Amino acid sequence: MSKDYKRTLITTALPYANGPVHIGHLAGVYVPADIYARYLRLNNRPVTLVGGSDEHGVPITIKAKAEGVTPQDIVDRYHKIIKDSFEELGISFDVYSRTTTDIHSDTASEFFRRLYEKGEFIEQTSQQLYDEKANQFLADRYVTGECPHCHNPKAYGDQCEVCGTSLNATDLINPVSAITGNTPVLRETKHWYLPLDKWEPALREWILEGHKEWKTNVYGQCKSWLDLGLQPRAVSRDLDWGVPVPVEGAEGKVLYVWFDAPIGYISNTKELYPDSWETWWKDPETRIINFIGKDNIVFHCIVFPAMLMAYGDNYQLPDNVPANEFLNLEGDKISTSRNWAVWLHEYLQDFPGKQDVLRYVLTANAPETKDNDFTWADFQTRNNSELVAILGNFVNRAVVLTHKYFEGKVPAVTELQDIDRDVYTEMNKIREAMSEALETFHFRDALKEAMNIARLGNKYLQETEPWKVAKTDMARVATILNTALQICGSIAVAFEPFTPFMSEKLAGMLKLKDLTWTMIGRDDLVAAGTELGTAELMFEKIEDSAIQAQIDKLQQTKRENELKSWKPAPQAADVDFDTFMKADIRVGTVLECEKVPKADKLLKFLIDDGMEQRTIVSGIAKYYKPEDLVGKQVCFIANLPARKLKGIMSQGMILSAEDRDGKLVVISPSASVTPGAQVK
Ligand code: B3M
Ligand code: ZN
Repeated sequence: MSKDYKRTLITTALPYANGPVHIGHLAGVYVPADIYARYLRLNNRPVTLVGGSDEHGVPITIKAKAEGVTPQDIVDRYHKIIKDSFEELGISFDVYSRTTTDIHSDTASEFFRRLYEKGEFIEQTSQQLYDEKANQFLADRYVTGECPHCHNPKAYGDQCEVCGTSLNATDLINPVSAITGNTPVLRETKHWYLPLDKWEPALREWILEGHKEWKTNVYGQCKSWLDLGLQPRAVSRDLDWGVPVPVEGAEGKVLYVWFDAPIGYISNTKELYPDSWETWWKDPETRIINFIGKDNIVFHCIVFPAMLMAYGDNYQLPDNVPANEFLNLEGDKISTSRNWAVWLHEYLQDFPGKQDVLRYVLTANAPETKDNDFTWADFQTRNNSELVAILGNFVNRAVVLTHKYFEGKVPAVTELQDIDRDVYTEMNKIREAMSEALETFHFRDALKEAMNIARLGNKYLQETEPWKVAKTDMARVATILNTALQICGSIAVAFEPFTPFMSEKLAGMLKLKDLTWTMIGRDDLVAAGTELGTAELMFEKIEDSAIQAQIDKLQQTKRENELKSWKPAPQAADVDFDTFMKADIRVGTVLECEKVPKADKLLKFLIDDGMEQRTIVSGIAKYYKPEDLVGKQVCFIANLPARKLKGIMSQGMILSAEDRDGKLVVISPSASVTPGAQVK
């Protein structure tokens, strides 16, 4: 850190209250922010962790319409789910509020009005799509139509999800209103724009010169935005859900959600500290850190800072914006609309008491520098081979041995040997490495270092073998176990930011109070004579069945998605009747059926076709057991020229229907007919 700040304000991106939060949100934003806040608290550095739900924006109104409820109903439902699940996961917010509070709309209105009065906006009229049946302007998301680039017929007015291009609703070919299905018309409307171009030189100076220490992904994105040149951005919308634009002539208009949402950081701080909130925003001795995902970089590094500069009054800009990349799930992009996610509230139900495991895995695998993948197999391995086998095992051995040899009372050191002293030297090194990593937002590295303390503990017990020494030298055993328990104490502190529930349990067992960061590596952390609590397991093995249940759930989702997105193939070009009649389709009875060796798709049939017997090879081996087809009647094309498949002459083709999941089903007559009967 370049400067000694008096306090740190940590903000976390406000999740949209149109759905619950998932592991991608957690890994990208909330878990790292919480780790950082907890680390600062352990260092007795004043910190405030601010969060809240983002309750405005078009997707919320669309969801409400689809369900026939009000937008307020939607946000009430999800705000509660989100807030409760964050709390259960141990995200230590000092305030978690929402953007439908009065304090927020007052703050956002006042912010807009001041910029308006200072002449910081430009007013512009433009042509926007209007639905004459619904009597309203259509937000981008309310319009669908053909993508001008890839011709996907179902592109949204802001983006084509097939080719990924971002669009304006007016770019769409044959636009349709999502509200009424009507073709919208163009109508003139007035909006307020923040001229970002005006702030470009100041932003360049502040970011490109002043913050070269930012993560390369963040710095790089900012640089490319700035190099492209900034344009004025509309900060109002024609919509009936949001903070009303507080000036005359703005009926039916609200603040654009990305204008009011970051102001939510300010209003939530106000709600927490009605009297002193300004110190947290306007005192240059306050350091502001924004934790966000990579899709929010431009709003936090360009738009919101420009708003704050335009407002003036000493508002501080963020000192760092450690944005993360994305977390994928089992190799696929997490998607709310495709339900491809692990939802936090469901995880908490499925794995009660295992908050720390999720926190641990998401940190160990955090998408800090590139997109990363969450898999249930990795989740299980990290729990079973790291948390249980390394950390849990060490703590358990140290405590159980103390119960065995010293009736659970922490023994006093008689004399330290080099091997014991080395433990402390090593732990102090680890503490420093962890501090260095945590100060610079390298949480994965910090966690790896913390795990090294447990590894050190195991190695120490392995080398000192107190269970053997106990036969000859109890004084030495006392020193060894005292040292092992000091290591346990350091683990309780070092893991507190990452796995606070385990840390609390362990500290309770060791009777440690008021944890502070500098306790890591100390040799007198757990006082001799302390009565240890009963030995409890820090982590439990996760069985295959629990993991399989999660994988099954995802597979079920995948199947449902495939079915939902299935459409019959477009009708083929016309064929004239005579041509069609040339195909000789007949019914035959299957006499024999067997797998074709070395061809996992093929079955070989012997068919009674009424005249003689013929062999046909068909690619349906994945869908049928050969023995189940014997005796069945099938339809086949009789007059196709014979061709060789895997060395077998196939005389015709068996007809099958391809179901929407790709499964092939053979076509049979609905009642038995004489073999050789023609299909007409
Ligand atoms: N709700 C977008 C998002 O969740 C938005 C963040 C607001 S932060 C001020 O990606
Ligand atoms: Zn497209």
